[in-house]
Order: sequence, then structure tokens, then C-alpha cells
Amino acid sequence: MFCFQCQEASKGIGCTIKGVCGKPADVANLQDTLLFVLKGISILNSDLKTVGKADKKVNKAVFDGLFSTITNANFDHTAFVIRIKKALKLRDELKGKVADAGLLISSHESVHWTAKTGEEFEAKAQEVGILSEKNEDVRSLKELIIYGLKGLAAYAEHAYNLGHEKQEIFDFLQETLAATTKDLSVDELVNLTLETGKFGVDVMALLDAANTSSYGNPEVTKVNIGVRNNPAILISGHDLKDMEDLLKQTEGTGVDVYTHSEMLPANYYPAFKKYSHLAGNYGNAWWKQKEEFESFNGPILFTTNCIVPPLENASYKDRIYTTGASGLTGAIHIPDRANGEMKDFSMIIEHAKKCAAPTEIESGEIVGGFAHNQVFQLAGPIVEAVKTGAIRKFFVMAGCDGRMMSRDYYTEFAEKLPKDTVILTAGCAKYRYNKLPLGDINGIPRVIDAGQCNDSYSLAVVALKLKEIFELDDVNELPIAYNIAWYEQKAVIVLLALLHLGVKNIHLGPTLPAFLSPNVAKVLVENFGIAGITSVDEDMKLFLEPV
Ligand code: FSO
Ligand code: SF4
Repeated sequence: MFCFQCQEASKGIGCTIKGVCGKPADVANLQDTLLFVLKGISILNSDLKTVGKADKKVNKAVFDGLFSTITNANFDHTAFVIRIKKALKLRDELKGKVADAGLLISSHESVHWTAKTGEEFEAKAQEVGILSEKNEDVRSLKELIIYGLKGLAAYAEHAYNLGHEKQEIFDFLQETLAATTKDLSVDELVNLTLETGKFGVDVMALLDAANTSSYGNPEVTKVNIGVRNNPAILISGHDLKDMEDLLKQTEGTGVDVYTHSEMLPANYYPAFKKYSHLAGNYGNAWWKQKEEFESFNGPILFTTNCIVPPLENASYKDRIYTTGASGLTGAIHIPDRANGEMKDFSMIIEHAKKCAAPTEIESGEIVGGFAHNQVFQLAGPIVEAVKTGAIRKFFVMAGCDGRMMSRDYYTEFAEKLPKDTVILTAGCAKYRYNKLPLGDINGIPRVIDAGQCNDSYSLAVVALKLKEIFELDDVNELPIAYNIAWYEQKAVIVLLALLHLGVKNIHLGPTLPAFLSPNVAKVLVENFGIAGITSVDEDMKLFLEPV
């Protein structure tokens, strides 16, 4: 195996024996082979599109397949063997269609290679894995694009689950995946990277529309972080449709529902707030699950990534359920929706009824729900505070949390920020400071949480609105600094989206991606002012220098 797609890549180079994330080598290899077959599918379907005969089935096959290879999403060996078999079948079907359309069938190996067994699938990764691209810069750019596409695929899937889709996004996904099999120049790849960012903005806008039209606009909400005395289910991940189905099915059963990690923002939506058995948020960011799932006592449902494989003797091992693109060997997987019906969560609900209520690990409330619509309603006081100098600067501290010790930087940074500054956050990065007593500025909280990582879109919308209000030519003239934490590939698409919107001088930490070659990193530094982080004090000084 060789994998360097996330911030935890071993030694800052890549994982070669087993993932730091817990991904075993055999699963890593299967993921590489699945990606290879998805490229073949994308080549064929993109060719079919040129004669108006693209197969719609490919859309979900590609985005769901890509999503399943995101860091921490799916550790299930069997699930990948099945996915590859299905993908090969679909690819061969497409090959027939290309021939029927009188088109030339691409000679790329991903269109022709075939095998039958899991062992053969694993072995193929040795030839088609990341290191098969020998030119370091081309490899770096192609992987940067592919990771952006993985993040994009995840957001497209959440929107799709809510009935929102855009064929242009699916087309771009497939055409770009197909393009990564071609001999492209560095310049062409840089352009494709930036275009990926454009589609990143589009997909986040689509998901924003899907979420808000389905569940209303997030509103300022105090979320309980203590517990009640009922048995309960903990729901993690990002999929709001799963959240809806679970809340509907648990209503009146005596089973409460708590959110974990990235599902916290579900508490901000009017349509979910009306359920009295939505009891609040339990715990912190994803990486603390080993302790928090023990004390939760009830079943846990993963709707997307950020699974930490449990230890052999973990008490909660038999309480884990997965659904959608996520998977874990030994966990029960809840199948997809059939014909517009709800997913069937009855098994989890029955399980919960036999469990003790959660053990309290903290108490009190946290505040969130500042997505764009809510912020616009508060625009008057915010603009006023900027004009009078009560707010000196905003700090976008969005992105991911993770278990690396050096992420303490973000807590310390938040604590040391001057009292006339405001943190704008989204994603699970917020757990590094959302429980600190940072106070408010004239009633405006000093931590403004827009929601999930995809709601970074909201932060961008707010920034563009402020640019308009202050009549500025460039979004970089605003008193906003970007100190972003990343972990996995959704953060990559968020970053590319921000670059597309023209945001410069983003600081990225706790470490720069292992997949950036020195030359590609140089391009990002020179053209976009991307930088890493140093010490809290040095960075603070730098960030607070007058523009
Ligand atoms: Fe966090 Fe995990 Fe949302 Fe990521 S839960 S780390 S950026 O998956 O997706 O923010
Ligand atoms: Fe390593 Fe990250 Fe890949 Fe896991 S996803 S194998 S931690 S680089």
C-alpha cells in the first residue's frame, strides 16, 4: 500500500504498512483498484456523453465509489470487493454501449483490465497505485485533483440523497477523473485544479440549497451537551437525510437521539429542532470516539466518514452501525433507501431500547447556527461593530479536527486572540475552541459556527456580502484572516473552492499535505500565498499586522 491523502500520512510522507487512520494494507489496495476501475468507467461514460448517450447510472456509481475511499469512511474489505465487482460489471456494460454507438473504445488499461477475486484486486494496486505515476509533480497535481474530487463527491452524494443534483457536476467529476489518466502538462493540471475549485463552490452551493430547502435555514441555537435519562442513539457524520429518517423513526419510541462530531449542526435546523427527542450533542470531534462511545452506552450510527476502527476489546464494538458510503468490518450496515422509502433503522432502535442511558461527560450548552441566512439577519450589528472598531478582525478557523498533539495550537490560538476579534468556523475544527468561555462583542459571540465543513460555503457567502457592503474590489481587502485546519479530502475541496473565490494567504495546518511536491507547493505559495503554521505567538503577530 501507499497512501498519502490525509494530514496524518505517516512521517509526513505516506502510509506504507498500515494507515495511521487504521486502514489495513489490503483495504488500501482495494481502494486503489476501485479508483482505477472508476477511472475506466469515467473514460467510457465521458465518451458516451460526446454523442449524448451518457449512462445516468454512472453518476451514483462514481460519486459513491469515490466517497467510500475518503479517509476514515470505509474499512470494510468485503464491501470493497463487492464494489469492485459491481464496478467492473458496469464498466463492461458501458464498453458495449460505446461500441454500439460506433465510437472507438479507449485503449487505457482501466477500460480493459479485469479480474475476479479479492486477491487479484488487491494485487492490481501494486501497478496502479499512487506511485505508478513516476513524475513527482504530475503525481502531486493529479492526486490533489483526485482528492478534491473525492470531497466533491461526498458533498454531491449528500445533496443527491435530498433529491438535489446537477448533471454538470457529475459530468465534471467523470471527465476530470478520466483526464487524470491522460498525459497532461503541469500547466494543464494546474488549470484543472482551479476548475475543480469552481465545481467545489458549485457543489457546496447545491448542498446548501438541498439542506436549507429541506430543513429550513439554520438559526441561532443553544445545544445541550449534557444527557437525559433515556436510552439513546448517537448519530455521526454529515448526512442530513439519514438524520431525518432516524428522527422520524425514533419519535415516540422512548429512544433519544444525540449528535456526535460533524452532526452537531443538525441541531440548528428548524425541521429537526421540532423533535423533542433530539436531545443535543454528545462529546466532541470524531477522534475522541474511543472514549466517548464507551460512555455513550447506546448504539452509534455512522452516516459518513470519520470512523476510528475500535480496539478488539472495545465495549461498543457491537453497537456500531454504518450506512451510505461508510463501512466497517464487523459492524452492521444499514442498506440504501429503496424506491424513495426511508432507510430502515428499526434494528438500531430495538438495540437502543436494551441499552442504558448515556453517562454524562459534560454539561451545559454550546451555541451555533450562524449559517449565511442567520448572519445576514445580524448583518446590521456586525457591520456596525466593524465600522466602530469593536470588531478588529475575523479569523476563519474552519476545517477539521484530528488527534495530532500539535492541534493544541488551535485551542491556544483561539485563547490568545485579542478580545476584539471573532472566529468564523465550520467543520469539526470548532471542537478545539467551541467550549471555551470566549465571550461576545456587543452580543455577537466570538465564535460564530456556520455548521459542517461544507458550510464553509456560508462563510464564503458572508465574506462576499461584506465585500459588497464595504464596497471593496477584492475579498482580500476585508479584515478576515484564514487559519484553517485540515484532515481529509473534504477539506481539500473546501480549500480549492476558497482559492477559486480568490481568497489569498490561507494558512493551512497543522502540517502541509504530504501529497504536495516541493514544486507544487511553490506554485501554491507564489500564486495564492498559501502558508503553513508556525508558533501561536509568531502567527498571531503576523495575522494582526495591519494590512
Ligand atoms: Fe470533520 Fe471528519 Fe467534516 Fe472532515 S468530521 S474531519 S473535513 O470528515 O468532513 O469536518
Ligand atoms: Fe495514512 Fe491518511 Fe491514507 Fe489513512 S488516509 S492510510 S492515515 S494517509
